[in-house]
Amino acid sequence: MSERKNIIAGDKNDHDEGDGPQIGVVEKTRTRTRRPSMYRVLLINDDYTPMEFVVEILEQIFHKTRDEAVAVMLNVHQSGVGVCGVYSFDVAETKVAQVDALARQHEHPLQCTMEKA
Ligand code: TYC
Repeated sequence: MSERKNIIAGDKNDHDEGDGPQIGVVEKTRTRTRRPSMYRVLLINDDYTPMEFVVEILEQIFHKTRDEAVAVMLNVHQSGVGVCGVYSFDVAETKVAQVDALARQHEHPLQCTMEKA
């Protein structure tokens, strides 16, 4: 939600109807900016998706180095779930869709979800 505040620097004079100079009104509108909510993108473990495929997903979609990707994959493999990254809603949603599309293409059951951080 953004809140608008009017900062009125001048007020129109009701009686300004004569021949004299027009009285101007200067009004500034400030839109308050809000930091976007952030979302964790999670990978879920399963028994069938190859480890190498998960590592490649983490490299290609989440821009992890090989070592980071292996560490995240092993964490998911061992604990059941793990964080791939934290993003704004639109970026998180896109990454979840990209993982889902690649997993389907390769017929792996890999699941990827997002949650508010
Ligand atoms: N558990 C899988 C295996 O042993 C590997 C794996 C890791 C699968 C992470 C999914 O999100 C995942 N081949």
